[in-house]
Amino acid sequence: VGAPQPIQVKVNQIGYKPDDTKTVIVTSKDDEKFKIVDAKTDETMFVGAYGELSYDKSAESNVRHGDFTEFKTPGTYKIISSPSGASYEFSIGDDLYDDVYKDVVLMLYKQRCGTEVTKDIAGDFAHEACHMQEATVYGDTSGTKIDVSGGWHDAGDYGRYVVSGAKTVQDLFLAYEDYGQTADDLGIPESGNKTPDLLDEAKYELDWMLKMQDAASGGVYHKVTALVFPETVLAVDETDDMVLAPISYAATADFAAVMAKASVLYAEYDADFAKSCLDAATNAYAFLETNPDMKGYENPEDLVTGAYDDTHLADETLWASAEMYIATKDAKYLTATKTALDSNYLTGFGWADIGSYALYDLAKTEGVDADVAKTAKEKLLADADETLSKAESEGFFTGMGVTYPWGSNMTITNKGMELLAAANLTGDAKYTEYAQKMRDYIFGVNPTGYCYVTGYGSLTPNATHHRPSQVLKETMPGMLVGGANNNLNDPYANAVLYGIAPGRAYVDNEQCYSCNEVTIYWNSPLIYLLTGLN
Ligand code: G3I
Ligand code: 9MR
Ligand code: ZN
Ligand code: CA
Repeated sequence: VGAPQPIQVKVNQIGYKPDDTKTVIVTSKDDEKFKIVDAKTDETMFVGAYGELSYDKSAESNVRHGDFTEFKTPGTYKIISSPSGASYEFSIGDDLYDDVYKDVVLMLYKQRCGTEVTKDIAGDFAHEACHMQEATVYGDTSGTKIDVSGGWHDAGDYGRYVVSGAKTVQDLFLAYEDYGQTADDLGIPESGNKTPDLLDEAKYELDWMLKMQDAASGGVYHKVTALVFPETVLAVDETDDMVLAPISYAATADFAAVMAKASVLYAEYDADFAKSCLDAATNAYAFLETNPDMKGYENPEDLVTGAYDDTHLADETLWASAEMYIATKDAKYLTATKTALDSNYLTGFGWADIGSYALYDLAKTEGVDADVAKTAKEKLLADADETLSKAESEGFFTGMGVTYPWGSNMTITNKGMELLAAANLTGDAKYTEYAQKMRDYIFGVNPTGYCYVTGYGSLTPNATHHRPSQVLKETMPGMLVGGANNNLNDPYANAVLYGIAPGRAYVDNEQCYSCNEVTIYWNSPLIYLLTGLN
């Protein structure tokens, strides 16, 4: 047990497009030169030299960077470095990400709840409709039951949570909107129906979210789960009673935001659905107006599944107001957006700190009030510039410093999204270059040397905290694991990762849920990143 000694010569184990910036990282002070050899014939194809030595605090090691951008010949290679040895294999080519992209999207399909997931698509992960039990509202003893079937299982558990679902949906929306990702052949049941698959997949979650709204108040229940996490069982075998957690401000605001945006995006494909989304968003927004001082969600004592607790709600207010304004152009929402932009909100593309979703949509959407658009753009670019300057100064180019929280692979892919957003707003290729380095981190250019997407690369997680994979003793492909977490938030991590460098605080073990679980909203920024870089 414990973190294995990582490979020292790090490359992106999927590979690079011919014109990508390409950097090999060696965690040693002694290597001066490297050569690229053909993986099959060992023929030397390129010789390069490392740049100057630096010390990286996240890996607690020396690092040198070797540039091979000018080597563009398609093929499969290894890098040999002396004295540190060989890298894993990597390729140079144009369509290297096609397979992984599909699997990363199909993971969402395989996480679908409340419907049959079919064998032709999901293989061994096929299952009958699960979690069909109607739910009761927490604390309600009247016996009322509500149908909230549908949506995606959040993660390695089978909970369905509104705030994390909203982030996932928004990432799919942005990939569709920014890059015209209109593929209708990704292999989900809806493929071929003339609606882009990313919108079809997102709609599966939206249909569920609509059921999570309380018609009377417009408020949205925070989540639906059993009272406790299930044992390590298949989805169909979690048969405990389903409980709707209390309505929360964050869930209601996030719901309003994605429903408002949905009303815009689906208008050309399904006008009736678009209209119901806007109605639902309007009702949710009304709930926010009636309950402006609602506190952040906290789990009731006996409901111990994921809390997605967040006490900073000004960013949620901003996002809901901004999307309502964009969808309706109503002066009332413009005023609310201006007020929210003046408030003390947090930026980010996470599930908790989400202000950047509002900023980005306000900055890029035509017809938005010029002052608002300008303010939003300046703030987003200020963040991106800060990310960029931190990334430039670090050994692994992530801008993470020495803090690797739970889900650090999301933090990094979110930073990649932020940089691509900045690239889209400015046309500056510098941002794209560093977004690509964040992609490279995910696929192997990192302190542990893991390719953090299951089923891909030479060293890939195969003991994830993902109940279906654990029961079937087979790892679902295309899942981005949480990654390094130096807060050691579970007993296993505590036992085996204590004292290890922040960026190396990762272990491929199914008990390590704080570093080796998977979630829909860690996959979704990767979908955006892969779409944008392709
Ligand atoms: O916000 C602070 C940040 O300011 C600070 O720099 C950073 C470093 O310490 O910590 C940040 O807070 C972290 C927070 O996530 C936001 O990133 C907490 O330490 C961290 O404990 C918290 O972890 C969350 C975890 O649930 C526990 O609440 C993860 O983000 C979240 O992905 C995870 O979600 C779980 C669900 O509850 C249940 N389903 C599975 C899912 C994935 O493990
Ligand atoms: O399996 C649960 C995982 O999905 C959550 O992210 C994690 C933190 O909330 O909790 C896991 O469940 C564990 C529980 O918290 C404590 N007992 C062991 C459970 C894992 O087997
Ligand atoms: Zn289910
Ligand atoms: Ca927030």
